[in-house]
Amino acid sequence: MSAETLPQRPVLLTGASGALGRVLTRALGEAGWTLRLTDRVPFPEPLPEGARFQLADLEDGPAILRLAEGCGTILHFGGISVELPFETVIGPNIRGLYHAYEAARREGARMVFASSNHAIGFHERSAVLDDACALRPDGYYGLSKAYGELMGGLYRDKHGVESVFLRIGSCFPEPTDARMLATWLSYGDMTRLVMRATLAPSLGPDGTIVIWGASNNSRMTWWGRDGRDTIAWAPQDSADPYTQALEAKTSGNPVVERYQGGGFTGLDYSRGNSGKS
Ligand code: NAI
Ligand code: 15L
Repeated sequence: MSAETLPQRPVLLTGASGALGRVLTRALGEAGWTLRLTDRVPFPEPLPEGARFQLADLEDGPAILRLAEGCGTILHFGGISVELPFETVIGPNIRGLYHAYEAARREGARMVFASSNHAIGFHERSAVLDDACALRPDGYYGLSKAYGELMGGLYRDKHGVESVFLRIGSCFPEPTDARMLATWLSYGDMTRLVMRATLAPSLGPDGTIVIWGASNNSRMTWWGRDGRDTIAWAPQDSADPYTQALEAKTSGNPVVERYQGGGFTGLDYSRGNSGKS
């Protein structure tokens, strides 16, 4: 492995036992990266060589600081990953995020933050967004991701911490409905994205960049300019081969179909216009 494919310092991955955490652990381990892994539930697979796993809750600040010691990058994938009540989201996704950023600050580490399309989910599907678009979260989960990006801005301005905000669409083994013909991000593209976000020598003059996390899908007309050129990443996979099988698989709910965030926008929706006006 060359210096161009190996980070200079160990990499801390939070949420390692989750779906994307396990994909990353396997791929980055195979690439020879030195990994420190953590989650609040045990890692369910054999660990790759060079990886250490430590059980910890993101809400335990001293534990997260200890885990990050010596690390040059924090891949922050841990936390609540779906829409849930405010009181359930706030601990892992706000307090836990703060602990991850404090660790990045102390170590002089780069943060690669698994943000989400749900930070902008209440933009309409007819809109074309760029990386400077307004945050329009579609629930408490999306709000926590928007807060995470804002926190990254604070830590950049006050402490010089670099961040890559990955506004991930739908990262699953394969697309499963019509919306995902636009939002799907393959595991391969996600892994390459995380690698480039970690290895890119510079994030440009600003020190924070946003990347729209979708594969090369013809139906992805919603998301435009972002920072991908800065880190030399381009998606290689596509949801297009699934079009015929999935294009009729819509929700039938006008709110869900109107907004980019899909199903999460319709949860507990009480505005009363059914998304029609
Ligand atoms: P996941 O739910 O499978 O994994 C999240 C992991 O975080 C779990 O293993 C869980 O145990 C851990 N976790 C939760 N609370 C914790 C706490 N207080 N302390 C320590 N660990 C805790 O989610 P997935 O799909 O792997 O997503 C990973 C990240 O990517 C999440 O931050 C999610 O919001 C984000 N994301 C994922 C997308 C997807 O399509 N899979 C789309 C957009 C964002
Ligand atoms: C997310 O942020 C979630 O973590 C994931 O479970 C999906 O709901 C995804 O967004 C999506 O929008 O498809």
